[in-house]
Amino acid sequence: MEDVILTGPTLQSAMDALDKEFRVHRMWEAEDKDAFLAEHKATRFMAATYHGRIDGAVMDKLPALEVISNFGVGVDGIDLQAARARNIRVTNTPEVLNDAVAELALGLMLATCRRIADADAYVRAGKWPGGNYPLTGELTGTTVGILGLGRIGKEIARRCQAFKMQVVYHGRTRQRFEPFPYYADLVEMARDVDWLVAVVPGDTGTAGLVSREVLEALGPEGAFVNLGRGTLADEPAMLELLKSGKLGAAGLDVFAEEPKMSEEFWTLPNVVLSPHQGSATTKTRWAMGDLFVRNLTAHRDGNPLITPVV
Ligand code: NAP
Ligand code: 8YV
Repeated sequence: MEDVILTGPTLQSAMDALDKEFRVHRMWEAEDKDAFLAEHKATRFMAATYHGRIDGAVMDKLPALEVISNFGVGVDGIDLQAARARNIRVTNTPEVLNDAVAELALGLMLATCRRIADADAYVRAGKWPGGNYPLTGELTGTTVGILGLGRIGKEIARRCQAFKMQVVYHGRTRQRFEPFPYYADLVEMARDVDWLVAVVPGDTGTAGLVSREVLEALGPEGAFVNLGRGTLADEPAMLELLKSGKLGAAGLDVFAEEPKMSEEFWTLPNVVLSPHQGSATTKTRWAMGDLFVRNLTAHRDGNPLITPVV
């Protein structure tokens, strides 16, 4: 049986499948990481979860490493350039999570605009007999700017159309076969839309892309929804603007230093918070786990990788 290094705990069904196919070595349980890597330096396979960065220094300690299978579509936890330089292949879990993430995007938009969580708290606090909850906005007839019209972004766009919204988008390139208006300039798009929904990766030059200037352009009537990575937004500026009302609202699934965030977010009624739940449905996580393991078994059996990144 081949060895595999599992970097962190993950879905039980995926861990069971790994245990069936490989001799699994649990890196997160090792007190001395260097000693662990030295002991397993002949390992050819790595199964990476969202626990710590896999950089060139780690790869150098595993000279026999051939493939890293990532649990998740975002591979910002892996230094791809270092992997390329060492001929290490990297795989991820695209497509199978598109619907679940797009669903949560619409869920966050609805919750943000119709104030679902705050209204629920209002009822539970016994405030309804004292007066009706204040009127809210609605999605119908508004315009959404999608930052990152990729696999997930397109699913969000379709769902927004079903909600009778206008869709526009920004990315590094115009997509000629997409019907939606393209903005080459993100600030310009933010100025023109009611919703800015971000679903770009964390490792393609996106750090700080949703800057103070972008958020100010979105303005007091605008709302920001982030399902990409926390690092792509200027989180302190966002907090300040939300507090002062210069940014209308936010629905956030991702944060710069998860699971940490400023506790000031917890006090804001114009914010809906979600603990990185985009793909976190039973069905979708199972499909991700299945792909995560099948990429490793494909390589072990001499077959092409199913969903390679590198
Ligand atoms: P994808 O198909 O590769 O789409 C990414 C999109 O982002 C593309 O349209 C790309 O367009 C755009 N983009 C990339 N870099 C950019 C930049 N520097 N500036 C502007 N646009 C940029 O990826 P996906 O499968 O949709 O996944 C997207 C990301 O969502 C993942 O990488 C992950 O970070 C996040 N995600 C989050 C959750 C969650 O639970 N919240 C779940 C799954 C995924 P151009 O190439 O034209 O720029
Ligand atoms: C997961 C994600 O929550 O796929 C991604 O990029 O962000 C999410 O699906 C993450 O990979 C770790 O579980």
